[in-house]
Amino acid sequence: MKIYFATGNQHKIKEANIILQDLKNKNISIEQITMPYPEIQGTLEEVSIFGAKYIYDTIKKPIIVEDSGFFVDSLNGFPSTYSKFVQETIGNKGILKLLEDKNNEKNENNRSAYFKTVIGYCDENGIKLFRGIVKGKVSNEIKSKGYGFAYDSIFIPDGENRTFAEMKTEEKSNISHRKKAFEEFKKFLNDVF
Ligand code: ITT
Ligand code: NA
Repeated sequence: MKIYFATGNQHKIKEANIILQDLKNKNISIEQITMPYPEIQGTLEEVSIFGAKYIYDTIKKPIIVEDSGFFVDSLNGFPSTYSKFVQETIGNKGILKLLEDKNNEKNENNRSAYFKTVIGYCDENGIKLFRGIVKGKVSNEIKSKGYGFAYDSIFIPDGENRTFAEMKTEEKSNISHRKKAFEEFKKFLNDVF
């Protein structure tokens, strides 16, 4: 069986391929399609549901879309569903600055943050959602060994002292939000197929 993964983000494909390696044993393969879908403004759940249904209605084949975001606790969750736009505008430097200002204003040093992924899967039986979260904190400075992408160079997962961007993709993919969401998806596939 072929499951299509609608995304324009090559990093997601690379990570999903690592995480889903063992699906090959079940004769399930994941194939990227770059077909665009309207990205509504809403929660990660709403975006995934809308996207997966939209593409399923067009291609009538099993499809996943995945919507992720970065959430900084002391910024009330910002950038959240604006993660892409914020990364492309103020970037990681901007997040560090906002957090510094906020912590100074509140006279505290709260750097906790998390990533969240929501996978929307749609086939002839309808839509299913799978979620994954990884908690951690925002680093004091941008730190990268060239791995990962976007917010990875300012995020240190709990239990680690390196950012995601200092970990090889295989290492990030052992503990990431994406890993957890795809593990839930795999459980579902194992039950159904
Ligand atoms: P799609 O084509 O799949 O929509 P996208 O890049 O727009 O790809 P999302 O909307 O899911 O992806 O994610 C919004 C932004 O959140 C994304 O552009 C990155 O800046 C950031 N992001 C998502 N996953 C990330 C991860 O694992 N590490 C670092 N940043 C991430
Ligand atoms: Na997106």
